[in-house]
Amino acid sequence: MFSNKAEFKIAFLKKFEMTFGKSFSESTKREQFQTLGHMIREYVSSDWIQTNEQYRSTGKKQVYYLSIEFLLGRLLRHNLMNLGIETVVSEGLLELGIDLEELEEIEADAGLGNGGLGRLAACFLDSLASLNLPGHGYGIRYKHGLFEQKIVDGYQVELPEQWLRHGHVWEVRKSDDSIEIPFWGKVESYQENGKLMFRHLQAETVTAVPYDLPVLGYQTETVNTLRLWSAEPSRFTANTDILTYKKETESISELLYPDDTHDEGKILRLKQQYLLVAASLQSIVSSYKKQKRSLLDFHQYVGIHINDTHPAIAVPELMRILMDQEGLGWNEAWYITVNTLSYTNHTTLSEALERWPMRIFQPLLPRIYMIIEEINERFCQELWDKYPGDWERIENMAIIAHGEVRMAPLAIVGSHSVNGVAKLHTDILKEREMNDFYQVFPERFNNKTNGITHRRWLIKSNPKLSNLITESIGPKWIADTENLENLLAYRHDAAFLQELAGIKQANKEKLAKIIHEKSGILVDTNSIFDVQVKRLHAYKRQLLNVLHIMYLYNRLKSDSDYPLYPRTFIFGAKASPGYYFAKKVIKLINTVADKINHDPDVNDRLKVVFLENYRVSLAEDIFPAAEVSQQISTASKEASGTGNMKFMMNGALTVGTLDGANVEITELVGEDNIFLFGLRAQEVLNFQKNGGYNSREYYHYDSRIREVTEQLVNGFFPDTEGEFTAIYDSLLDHNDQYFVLRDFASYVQIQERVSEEYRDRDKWLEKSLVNIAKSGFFSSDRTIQEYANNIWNIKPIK
Ligand code: B1N
Repeated sequence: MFSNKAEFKIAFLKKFEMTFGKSFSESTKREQFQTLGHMIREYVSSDWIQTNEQYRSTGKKQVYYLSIEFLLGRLLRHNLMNLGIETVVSEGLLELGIDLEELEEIEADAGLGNGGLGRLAACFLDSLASLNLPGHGYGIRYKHGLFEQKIVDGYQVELPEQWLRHGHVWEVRKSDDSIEIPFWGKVESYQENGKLMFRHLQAETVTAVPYDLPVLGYQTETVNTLRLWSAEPSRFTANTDILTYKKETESISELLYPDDTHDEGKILRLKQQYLLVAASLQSIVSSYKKQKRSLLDFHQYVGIHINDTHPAIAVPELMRILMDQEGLGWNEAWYITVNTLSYTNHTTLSEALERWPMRIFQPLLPRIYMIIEEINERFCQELWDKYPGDWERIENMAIIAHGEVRMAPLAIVGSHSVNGVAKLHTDILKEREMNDFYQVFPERFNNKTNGITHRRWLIKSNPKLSNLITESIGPKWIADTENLENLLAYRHDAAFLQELAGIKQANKEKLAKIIHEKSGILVDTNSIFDVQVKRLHAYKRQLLNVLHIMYLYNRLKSDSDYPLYPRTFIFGAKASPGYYFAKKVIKLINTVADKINHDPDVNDRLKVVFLENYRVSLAEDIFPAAEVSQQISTASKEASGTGNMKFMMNGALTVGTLDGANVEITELVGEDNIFLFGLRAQEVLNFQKNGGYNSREYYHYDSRIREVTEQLVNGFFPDTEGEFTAIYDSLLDHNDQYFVLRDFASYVQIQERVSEEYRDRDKWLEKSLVNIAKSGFFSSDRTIQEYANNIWNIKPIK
C-alpha cells in the first residue's frame, strides 16, 4: 500500500477523495481521521487474512476469550505503533498540514467496559496477538458504552455515551455469519433411533450479527479477531406486534450495564449473557466443524475461557450443542465441555455473586435450564457419595438451591481450571470463599496474577520515559519486560535520576494543562501529584482519602507552620448510577475541593481536583504524571487491581494496603519502596467473622477523627445540610464496614512519611526507579504466557 512517506501521502489523498468525493482542501478533521482509519484497516487486511489462513491450515489449538466487557479505548495510535508505521504516517500527515495528535483526539474511546475486568480483557487481546498466540475475543457490541460523566454543582450526572455516532472505523460487519438465538418457548422431547432427544419450539428468535475488529500484535504479522455481537430483529420470527419486537430485540445490545463488581439481576442482562454465549459457541463450533475433525477431539483444538461468571452459561450451552445438535451422549459431551472450558474469578464480594431466580431463568431459556438441572443433580449425587449425610455442605455447593441458579458453582463444576487474579485473592478463594469446591477439585484451582500491556501503558502513553529506558538499557525490554531490571544499574546515577525527574516534570505539566482546561483549576506542578483513579466503591475507600484531606486542611488552618509538602490530590471515578453512597462520596470530594481550592490560607500547599469522565484515554495522560498511587482498599476486598501496576510502571510510589496485587508489588520492590499501612487481610477477615469492630471507640479516642466526621454534618460545608448524613452514618451507626476509621491513624502516619521522604529528591527518584525496574513482572505478556502454558495449552504460530 505504501512503504514510505511520499507513497503514504499519495495514498492518503487518493483515499480521501474516493471516500468523500471532494477535494482535500475542504476536508474536516473527522474526515481526515476516518480516511486514515480506513486506510490502516485496509493495510491490515492481508495480514488478517493470512493469520486466519494459517490458523486453518496448521490446525493448532485456538483459544476464545468470552467476556461481557472489552474496554479498548482508542485504537489509532495503538494500531500505527503495532504496525510500525507511526513515524511514516505522522511525518507524512504533517507535510499535509495535519497534526496526528489532533486526529487522535477525534476518535471516541471504545468504552465497552466498567473498569478493571474489561480493561484486563483488552490488555489480554494485545498480549495474545503480540506473542503470536492463537487467541480471540468474543463480546457484545453495545450501542452505548459506559455512560459519560459530567459533574454539575459537585454531583455526578450521567449522559448516554455515543461512541458509534460517527461509525467505528476499525470494525467489519459480517452479516453472513449471523446466528439465530432462541428465547422463550417450550421444550419437547421425542424419540430418534431409540434415543431421547429434545427440541425447542415456539421460540422468539433474535439475530446476533457479528462485527469483527482486527487485533494487531506489536510489530508482528499476527492479526487476531475480536468479534462483537449486535442484536437485531430476526427474519424468522413472525410477530404481530412488530414494533415492540424490534425495540425489545435491539435493546439487548443497546447498553452496557454500568455496575462494577455488583450484580443487577435484570432479565435483560441474562439475555445479553445468553446472546454472547450462544452466538460465540455456535460460531466456534461451526468453524471447528469446517476442519473436518471429530467432535470428540474438540477440547484438544479449542479452549474457551469464561471471564468471570457472566458467560458461565457456556457450560450448559456447550452441552446443548454437543447433545441436541451433534448427537453426543451426556458423558462424552460432559468430558468435552469440562476440558474445553476454563474460568476466572475476579471478586469475592458477595454483592457481585451472580444468582438468577429460577422463575426468570427457566421460561427465558427452557432447554438450558433443563441441562443445568441435570448437571446439578449429577453433581449433588457425587457430593452425596463423597459426603454422605452432609446436607448442609451439599446445599451450600449446589448449583440450584433456594429457587436460584448460582453461576459460580456452575462455572467451577463445568471447567477444568478455576483461577484467581492475584496470589492473595487465589488464597482467599481456596481457603475461604470457595473452600468447599477446593476440597473436591483441588487440581482445578490456580493463580494467574493480572498484568497490563506495557505497550499501551508505557510505550504509547509515556514515550519520553520509554525512550529514556531504551537509551539506557537497549530495546530488549520491549519484547521481554523482565529486562527492565537492568535499570537498577542506574539507581545511584545522578544524571539518570535527573532525566527521570525531568520526564516526570514534563508529564506533570501536560496533565496540569489538561486539568486547567477541564476544570479551570491551576495546580502547582512542583507539588506532589497524588492520584486515586478507579471506579467509586465503598471498599476502594475514596472516603479515607477525602477524610485525610479534610484532616490536612484542619491541620493547616490551625497550625500554619505544619510542614506539609505541597500536594495536589487528583481523583477520577465514576459511580454506578444507582449507587447512592458512592454518589455522595463524589459530592463530598467536590465539596471539599471547592472549599480548599478557594481558601488562600492553604491553597498554595493543598489542591484537590476531581477530573470528570475518567476513562482509558484520560488515564493515559494521568499515569505518566503521577507520583503517589493510592491503592487503599480494605485489605482482602480488591481481588487484584491493575491501576496499581500502571502507576508503578510509570514510576509512581504506592501508598497502599496489603491487598490484591499490592502484596506482590511489595514482594518485588521491598518494603522500603512502598508505603504500606492499615489492617492486613487476615485481620479484616477475622474481625468480620466476629461481627466487625467498634468504630465509635475510634471516634471517641481520636480527636482528628471526631473533627472530620463531625464536619460531615455540622454545617462546616455551607449549603450541604443533610447531604453527607449517609456517609456519617455508615461510619458511626453502621459500624464502618470497610474499616475506614480503623485505618485512619495509620493512613495519616504513612502520608506524613510520604511528605518527609519526598523532600529527599534523590532518594525518592531512586525509589521511583526501583518501581519501574521491578514492574516488568506485571506485563500482561507474562500473565498470558502463564494462561497459555498452564491453562490453555496453546503455542505461538510462526
Ligand atoms: O477485576 C479486575 C481486578 O483487578 C479488580 O480487583 C476487580 O475488582 C475487578 C461484575 C465485575 N471484579 N469483578 C468485576 C465487573 C463488572 C461486573 O458486572 C463484576 N470487576 C472486577 C481484573 O481482574
